[in-house]
Amino acid sequence: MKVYGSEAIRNVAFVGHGASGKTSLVDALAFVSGASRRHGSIREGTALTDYAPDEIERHHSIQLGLAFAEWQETKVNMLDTPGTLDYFGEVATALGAADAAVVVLGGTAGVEVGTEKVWEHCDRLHLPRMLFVNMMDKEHADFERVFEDVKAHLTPKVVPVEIPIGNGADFHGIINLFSGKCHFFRKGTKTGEYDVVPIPDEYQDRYRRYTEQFTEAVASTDDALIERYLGGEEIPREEFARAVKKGMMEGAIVPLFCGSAELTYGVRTLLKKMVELFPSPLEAPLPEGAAANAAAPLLGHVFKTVSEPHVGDVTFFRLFRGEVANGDEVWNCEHETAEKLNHLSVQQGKERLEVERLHAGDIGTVAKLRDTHTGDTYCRREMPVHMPPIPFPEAVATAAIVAKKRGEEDKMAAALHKIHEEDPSFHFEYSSELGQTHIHGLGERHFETILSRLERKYGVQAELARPKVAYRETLRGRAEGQGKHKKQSGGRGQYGDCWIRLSPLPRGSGYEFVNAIVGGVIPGKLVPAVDRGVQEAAQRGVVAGYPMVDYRVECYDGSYHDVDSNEQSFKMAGILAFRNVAPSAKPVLLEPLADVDVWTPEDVLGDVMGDLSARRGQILGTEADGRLTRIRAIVPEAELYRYSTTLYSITHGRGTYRQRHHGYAEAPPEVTSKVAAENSRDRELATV
Ligand SMILES: Nc1nc2c(ncn2[C@@H]2O[C@H](COP(=O)(O)OP(=O)(O)O)[C@@H](O)[C@H]2O)c(=O)[nH]1
Ligand SMILES: [Mg+2]
Repeated sequence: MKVYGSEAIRNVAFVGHGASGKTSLVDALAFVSGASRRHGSIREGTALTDYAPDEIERHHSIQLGLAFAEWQETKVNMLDTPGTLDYFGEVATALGAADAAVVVLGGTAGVEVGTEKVWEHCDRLHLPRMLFVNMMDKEHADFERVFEDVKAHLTPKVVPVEIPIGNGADFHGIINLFSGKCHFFRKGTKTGEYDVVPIPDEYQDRYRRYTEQFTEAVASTDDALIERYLGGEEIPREEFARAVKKGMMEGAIVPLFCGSAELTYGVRTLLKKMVELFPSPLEAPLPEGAAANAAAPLLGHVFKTVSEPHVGDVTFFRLFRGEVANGDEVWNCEHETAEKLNHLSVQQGKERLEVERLHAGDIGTVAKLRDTHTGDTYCRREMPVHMPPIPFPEAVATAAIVAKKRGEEDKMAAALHKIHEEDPSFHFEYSSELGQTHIHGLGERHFETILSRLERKYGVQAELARPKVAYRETLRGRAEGQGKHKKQSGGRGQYGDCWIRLSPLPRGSGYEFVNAIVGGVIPGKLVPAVDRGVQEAAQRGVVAGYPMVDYRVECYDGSYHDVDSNEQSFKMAGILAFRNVAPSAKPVLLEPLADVDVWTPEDVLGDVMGDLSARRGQILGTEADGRLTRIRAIVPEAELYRYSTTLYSITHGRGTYRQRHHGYAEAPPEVTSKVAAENSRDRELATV
């Protein structure tokens, strides 16, 4: 593999809604440029960057994929991303490692939810962008309409720089506004070859109009340029291209291209323009974390680890400063270990091509490192540097996961841990209180891929289950009474006797024990045993078997026996006292609530609110937030299982939400009796 200097590198993320043709485009770009030997296909499961078994099976990308094209002595590193919001973690990762983005749109679909999402994210990162209207060969593809759509919904800065010739099946050429040339593609070309022909008469008008728009847009990014333009001066082509590039980097211009990834039409121009108009790593602003470490001789950032069968962990990293050679030792700052970069490579789909050296700005991969994880940084030991964590999207969905085979719980936990390392938008934890493993992620489809990865890669069969809810119990009234433990069965007996008073405390204040014994009716050193007994009994509640919280216990009377009383007897007395008194102190069930924010399009606002109410949600308010409406609500956590799927279907994928633990509130009677019934059934089962 050839070594490229920093100025001859471009790092480009391909983003957009699902099925707009990102993966097909990346494949075509690599193939047409000659960097990849075969023109892959989604349908045949041979696309360069969709090589994982679950991607081939589902015909869409799930993980970030890496490939490159070589064009005009430049290497374009391409980061292919999945389109569905469930895998948005991969998009955030790719955009963080890129200096620019190609936003891919379908020629018939135009701007979709996924397009808007990635657009916002690119905005936040101030990434220069090109838009590519793909699938121009499809029936009803409409470049003008997509242009209007983009202008209305993504950015007013969009400028068409190409004009397609012929619609749908008749799509056969493109006029390029940079060169003023018209390309007719050679029928059946696999590599986007074309003949240069005069602009057809019926397109002359449009060509003039678009060229004027384009020139004006570019000129107006620069005061000196606009003066010359208004003065009627022709701007030389090189200077014009420089102005476009500068405008793109400032976000003042977003050029709109078109073509067909499938037919490789328009792919050569896109390659050329990525090289000409996107910044090299030397020109791109460094991310904050890297910019803050200006003195560091070496700074690499691990943005992804994947675990591959027969290979193990493969590390993808972007070099921000310095260079590395094959076999170099680098310092992993987070784990404080030295790692040797053996078989330093660049990734072409699933293949790794060894490379002698990587220069600053390049993206490389290494297999089988000992202790390197996503988010780690490489540096020189004497000059340690950290990068801020990759801003992964927050997990919103929760489910329980259960190994199908008994005894595979540990194996499953180890596998889940690996999956989390590969994909930090996925989390899990075992709750010993509930006896369940809970997983958190971006939605049910995210979970499905976790299940299939578990089975395929780690040989663990598992299924999802409704997560158990961490209910609590508390008291609403006061009550007092006795707990007496007495046992006389030959030898030394047991004797403990206490009187306690239970009363409620405000929500969130926990547990309080008051020693109100006077006159030593219980010896001072035995009173704490009562406390322990009460706490132990309270763990199992009295309503539905859940821990009791927010109450006070006052131990105010009792009696003891010189010989038979000990700690164990008073602990038993405490247990008995609690069980005896708590039922009279108006015990109630508390359920966990979540603060929920939902973003939804206005047209389905009513349906989304109706659904929240049906989930016993309390709506706090709504407000406009960009093009969406934000609803704030408090909803019982128990009612939020599979909410992402429902929201997806009500809003046709346009809605999103976020939830956070809010606190506990008293459960309504019907919920209490249901939970209590479930609990007593569980107990019966447990004793069988
Ligand atoms: N007709 C036509 N189909 C395309 C084109 N590009 C991609 N496709 C098809 O559209 C589907 C989605 O493409 P894919 O590359 O997986 O989209 P992604 O989800 O954005 O990566 C696949 O079946 C492709 O074969 C194109 O330019 N024209
Ligand atoms: Mg894809």
